[in-house]
Amino acid sequence: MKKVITYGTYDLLHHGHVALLKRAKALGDYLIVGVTADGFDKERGKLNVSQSLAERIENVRQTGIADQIIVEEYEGQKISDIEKYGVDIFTVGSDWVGKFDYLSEYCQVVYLPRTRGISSTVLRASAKPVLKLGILGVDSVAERFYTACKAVSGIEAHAVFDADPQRLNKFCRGKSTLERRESAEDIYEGCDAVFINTPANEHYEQIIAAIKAGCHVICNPPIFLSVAQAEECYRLADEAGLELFEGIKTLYFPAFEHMLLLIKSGLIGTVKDIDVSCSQIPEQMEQVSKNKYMGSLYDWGPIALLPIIKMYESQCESSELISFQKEEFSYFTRGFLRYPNATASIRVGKGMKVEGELVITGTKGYLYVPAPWWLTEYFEIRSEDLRQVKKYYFNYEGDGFRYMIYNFLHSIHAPERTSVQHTRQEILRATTLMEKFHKGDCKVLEL
Ligand code: C2G
Repeated sequence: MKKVITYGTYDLLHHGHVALLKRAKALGDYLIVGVTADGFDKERGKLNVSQSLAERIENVRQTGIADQIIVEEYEGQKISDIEKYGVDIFTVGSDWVGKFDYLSEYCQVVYLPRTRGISSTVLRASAKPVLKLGILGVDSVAERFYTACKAVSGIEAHAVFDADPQRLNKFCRGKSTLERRESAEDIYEGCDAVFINTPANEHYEQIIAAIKAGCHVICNPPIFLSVAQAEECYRLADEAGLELFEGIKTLYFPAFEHMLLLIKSGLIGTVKDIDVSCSQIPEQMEQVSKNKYMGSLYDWGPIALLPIIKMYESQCESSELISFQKEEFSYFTRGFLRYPNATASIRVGKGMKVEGELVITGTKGYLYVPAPWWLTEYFEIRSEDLRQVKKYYFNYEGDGFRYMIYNFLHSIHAPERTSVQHTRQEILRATTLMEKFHKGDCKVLEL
């Protein structure tokens, strides 16, 4: 008996999938179909799947073509499946030509013609209108954000504006579908949402303008510089039925999400101290250092506060900040935060460098994330006995922006919060600390 195996997501099953399954079956006598697990699709960067694993398995089952259905959970499983099930032929559509040649060591590899003119992406797009996005403020972050939009279905970068015409010109080069706008006020025209990527002191007015223009907002952190501003913006967004989303990509990395869940399950006992560091020395430091709103705490504060705000559910009791500054620009800030029964410290640098680690200390052990922890794929749970170190690895695709954009879209279409997303209380707690610094409640040392 000739055994054939094929794999796929089979989201919103269509005639292209069915044709492929039929052709696959015709290659032999027995067809095994591997359906991708949700976590595996997430890891390989496929974030637009709209049906659950159970529904997708049911789609395949109902075709009646598969003799056996299995779940594909990780990269590398194909080899083990081929050996385990004694497979003779591996097959997949021609969109993957070359990609699976390495399997020919284990069985015959056949690429079958793909059906033209149909795809899950097209079906998903016709089910939901595509969200048109305006980009306000361009730099390397906007560049990566723009690229990531292409990996998430249901969103499309539509227009762009930056106050610096030279920067704007450079950004628009090679992006023919992007409309170049003449002023910040024009950006909302024809857009359903806006990505605010400007210095923190400009956010408040831009958010209000966006909401008035009926646009959902995704904004670079810190989204607000005062609690009063935050409350007003949320009230306006709620009245207009719009999403106001803080764009911190670290929050949506698979590893960060798992880290939070593991700690909440008590693996290191009760969390008592958190030590977070982040820093960067930009290439063009001279240009950056002219704007104090791009200094160490504005740039890194919300990211450094992320694990602290997520772990400690109460308001900070007291805090002390010390900052190294030159001409009002903060190069480095050290903060000490006291909570009812726990402590935390942050070190953030812009134009000064520190080892970017994260250590979460508990009563039974600690969690260690090596630098740069905010781009985390890997972490360890350690305790007294060094032989018992547990290592965790969660891959992500691209530079991670797509996970954040996917969650932004998700919160527009299904506003009930996902478990990992920042709640408003959490954002307000972080804002309280940012406001303190913003108002000058910080000891300043000359650089
Ligand atoms: N397919 C096709 N014609 C289409 C669309 C898809 O023949 N118009 C084929 C694909 O080539 C693939 C199968 O149908 O062989 C399933 O497609 P998807 O659900 O898109 O899954 P995919 O991301 O291609 O996963 O490990 C996963 C596999 O590598 C393939």
